[in-house]
Amino acid sequence: MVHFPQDGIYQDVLRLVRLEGDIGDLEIEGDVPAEMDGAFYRVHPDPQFAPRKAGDQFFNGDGMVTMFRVHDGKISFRQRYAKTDKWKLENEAGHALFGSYRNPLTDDPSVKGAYRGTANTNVLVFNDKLLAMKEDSPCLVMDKLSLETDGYTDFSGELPLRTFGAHPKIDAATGNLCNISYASKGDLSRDVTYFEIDRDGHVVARAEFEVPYYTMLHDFCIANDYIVIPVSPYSSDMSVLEQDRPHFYYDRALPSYIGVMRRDSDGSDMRWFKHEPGSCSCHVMNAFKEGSKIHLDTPVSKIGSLPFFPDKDGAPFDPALAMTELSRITVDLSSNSDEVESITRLGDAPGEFPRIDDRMAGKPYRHGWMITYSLEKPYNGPPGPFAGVINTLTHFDLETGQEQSWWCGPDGSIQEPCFIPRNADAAEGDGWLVALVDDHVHNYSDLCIFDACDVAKGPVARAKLPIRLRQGLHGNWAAADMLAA
Ligand code: V55
Ligand code: FE
Repeated sequence: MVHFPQDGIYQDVLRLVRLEGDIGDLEIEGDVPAEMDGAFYRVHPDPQFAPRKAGDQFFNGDGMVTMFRVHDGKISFRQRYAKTDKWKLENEAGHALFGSYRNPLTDDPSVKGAYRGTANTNVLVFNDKLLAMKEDSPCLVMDKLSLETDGYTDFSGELPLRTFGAHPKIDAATGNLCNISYASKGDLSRDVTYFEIDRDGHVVARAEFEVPYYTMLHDFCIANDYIVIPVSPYSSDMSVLEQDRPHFYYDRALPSYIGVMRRDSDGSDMRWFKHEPGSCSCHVMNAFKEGSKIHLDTPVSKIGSLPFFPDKDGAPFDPALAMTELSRITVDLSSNSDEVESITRLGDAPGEFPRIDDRMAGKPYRHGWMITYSLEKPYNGPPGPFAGVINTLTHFDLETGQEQSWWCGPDGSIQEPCFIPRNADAAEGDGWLVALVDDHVHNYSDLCIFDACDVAKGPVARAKLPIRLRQGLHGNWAAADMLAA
């Protein structure tokens, strides 16, 4: 018998799925573009077993990976658990052995020292494999077609780090996977490694530096020959782990920073620019260099935007201050200042889950997309942390300043979109957007396909699932040539 605690992260909008399976040919409404050929991979947290204790985090569920293979106007569905070391140990035991989110002190002693990762944050095809990532553990390797798990990799010994960030960026010019690893030498530590892995899986760049305080380095970006890392005051300390409180707290006494460094450096030239005290940036849309300036485009809020990681001093969560607005943070490398030069608003609609045409990562670009919040719209579904909020898909044209939106209707919510270029040579933004639209009233999810630069007209096709998927985190498209053996 399975008893999940009734504490709001396993019920209603966050009802678990825990289902592995295949559907050969999904029912389609509309027309799937005939030229669309490849696979969309995405992942959500989905605990295999009830937690050892109530009060855990949504972020702690085992990764459930979904592949939508699109070919010849048809879409098939495949879903498998990312079989991490944690998943296997617990599967063998028949119950949970690992405790609270990022707190090894709450684990069964039998799993001491094992990787605690859930591989639940992002999935990406690279170097012939599907990588499944969680920022507290190494990179998990899965078969890109069968979704069977190979296990953790250290890239043939070239990357002996305990952690691997979940938001790698691919540099289109070199094909390199660029990524960060934080707290790789131990929990709560300030050490960070930046690295690049080439198309053949070899580590070709590596830099080590320290972040000003232990923090959640969840995302970063390349900006031409530089990297940019936003630091928001999500921190922690040993007392948190000892008292089994949520792993991160928001400490407004700490400055927020933007870290900037050359990609070919050893880490010694890392510069930390302070910006608005207390402000928070979790996900990056894009970044690029312009003369001596680096621009970082990211949704920014005035306080921490994640309600389940509380204020350090107990200040109540204020949804208005936590509202994330697409902003451009600019630093000037030619200045001696340790402050950012400016923060300007880029878009009107508040939102999160920013995406671009990924071929533009680290370069000047025009098109961005986000899930935005149409708070004035009605919502008919059950309660839940994101219910009635993440209801609109918005295209930002950063050249014209225009925003175009599609509201998903009163019954549901939208998951993070992903851009699909029409073909490898297509111009920026020429292609489609896919996003899961979850119907919380009827309990179905549809994979919706949009014309990327005309989202307002709504989906051109919907692939209809017989179930509702759980709120996910991130995913990526792999074109057909990347799926070939
Ligand atoms: C995030 C998500 C995570 C995590 C840390 O969105 C940060 C931010 C899904 O897991 O562990
Ligand atoms: Fe993320």
